[in-house]
Amino acid sequence: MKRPSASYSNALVSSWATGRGWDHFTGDGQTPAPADHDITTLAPERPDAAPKPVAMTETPLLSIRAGGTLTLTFNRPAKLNAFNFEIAEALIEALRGAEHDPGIRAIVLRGTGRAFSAGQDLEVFQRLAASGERIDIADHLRRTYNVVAALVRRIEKPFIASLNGIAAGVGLSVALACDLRVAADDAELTLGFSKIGLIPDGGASFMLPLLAGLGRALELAWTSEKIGAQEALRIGLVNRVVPAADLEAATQAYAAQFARISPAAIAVTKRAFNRALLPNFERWLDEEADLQQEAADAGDVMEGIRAFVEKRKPAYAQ
Ligand code: T3D
Repeated sequence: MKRPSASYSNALVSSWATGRGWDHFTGDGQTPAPADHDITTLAPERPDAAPKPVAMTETPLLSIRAGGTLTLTFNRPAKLNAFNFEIAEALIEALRGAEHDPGIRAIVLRGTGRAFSAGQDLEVFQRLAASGERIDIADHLRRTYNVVAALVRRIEKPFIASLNGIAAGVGLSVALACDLRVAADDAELTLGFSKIGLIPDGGASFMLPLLAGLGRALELAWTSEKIGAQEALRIGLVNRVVPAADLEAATQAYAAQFARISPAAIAVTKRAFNRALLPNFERWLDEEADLQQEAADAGDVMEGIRAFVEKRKPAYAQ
């Protein structure tokens, strides 16, 4: 598996020194991918074929195009598809590639195995922290999940999150940034951030109250309560729930319908809803990153992460 460039990995523990902010990572089409990174499209475009899973154990993001649907699959099943640098980078590149491709009429995000995604890979954070460095979470967010969330909202095509299992932390944030969510009846959702001393990020502090209402959103954020698919449907976090065995087919059928609808109607409707409800979303992501840094600087996050890695309950100072 290809590794991220050293400079990118180090960015997590360095200060945000460029002064360019995170906007240069989004949408401008100018920023080159890191030199050692590429996107692997595992199956060529097959307009008439249903997408078939491709057995790849080392590719962090599987990309399959069938008909007008691009399906991107997080692929670290042994770690419940926890997001590492490779997944974040590959996702950003795949989304940028899709942005101006008129042949792509809908984008599905899903995970292999029993999870959509368990959020940020906490073992990566633990390893970095063990080296004694301060984790620059705001910088990390600006380079990774904020870019993903901004692209998902900005690209004027339907995004569908297909929740095949657990969606936690920033994995759930990415799902919430999508336009639509289909859940398997055994899927589970949890914010998880508060368990490690953090706030919902990757746009979740915006999308969660928007979808679920302020009171329920705060409850879910503060308690990290794990909810099932039916409760998620009841409070508006998912659009539909299907039997687990039908999820893949149901998601693909859901996505395929958008290829039969006017692309202009799809695009301008998303633009209108974005402008009506989320006109300041990208600015909010930036502010949310600063607030996440404040939460991290308060000091509980490292104990939270250590406790997770050591499989014990955290012992926070009272
Ligand atoms: O800048 C920034 O990025 C900051 C942003 C942070 C955003 C976040 O995402 S914070 C929240 C991070 N996510 C979590 O806190 C969830 C952590 N995971 C869990 O609480 C549990 O794993 C689940 C509730 C999701 C599932 O529990 P369970 O019992 O079904 O599975 P498990 O045994 O805990 O996990 C299976 C494996 O996946 C296990 O690995 P092992 O021991 O078999 O080698 C576990 O360590 C690994 N795993 C699960 N989640 C993560 C993970 N490894 C790394 N990072 C994870 N997030």
